[in-house]
Amino acid sequence: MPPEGDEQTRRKRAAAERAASAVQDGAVVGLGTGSTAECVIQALAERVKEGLRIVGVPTSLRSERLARSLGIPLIDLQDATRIDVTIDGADEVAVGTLDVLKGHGGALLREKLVAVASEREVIVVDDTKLVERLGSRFAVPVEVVPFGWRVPAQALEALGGRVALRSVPPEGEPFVTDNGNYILDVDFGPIANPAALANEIKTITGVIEHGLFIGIAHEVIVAGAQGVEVLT
Ligand code: ABF
Repeated sequence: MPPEGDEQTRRKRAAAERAASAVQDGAVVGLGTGSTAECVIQALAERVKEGLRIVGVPTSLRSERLARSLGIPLIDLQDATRIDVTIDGADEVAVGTLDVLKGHGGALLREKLVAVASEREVIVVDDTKLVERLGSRFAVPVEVVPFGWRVPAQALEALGGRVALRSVPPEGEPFVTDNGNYILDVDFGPIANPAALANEIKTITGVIEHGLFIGIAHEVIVAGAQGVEVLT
């Protein structure tokens, strides 16, 4: 039975604080997006107040605003000569692997760019995110150019996905990412070979990026009823 509300938040915070505690003085740190990543930002801000010297590279405008409001010095990705570690959340983690599904926060493109530019990508989750196979609980978010978005949508359907253009209630206008693009949420069901599917998605004209992070994470920190576990 997944934990309810406050217990899930406590676990998210436990995983986040474990990751934040390992950040070294002088580090350049990728700052993730989502509620768990925001716990990391808050924990890092506390350490900055106590004298930790870091520079943050945010993965979304939302995380940038939060980190700036908490006094964490920031630089843009294009100005970062290195990123020592990025700490980010995820929607699903495939048990027994470090493969994750991300992007339901709408920040997958910047998250993946910062991740692949990082020496270490650390994922922080509560144990409700653990799944047997990616795609079991969430559709795969795919960032596409708005122009002619139905073209990649049809190609994704041909791959076996059920495609929905992400929209913003209540008017139902298309959701627009920080980069000015649309997101197609593509339900493939449980994915047998996520690496192969990831490669197929990337070949589709009009697709910019997707939320399958395969072979990218170096560590997954999972907080559950028994405490915090570090998977490497
Ligand atoms: C972000 O973390 C997104 O990629 C993902 O959708 C989100 C998970 O959010 P939360 O930590 O709030 O569950 O990195």
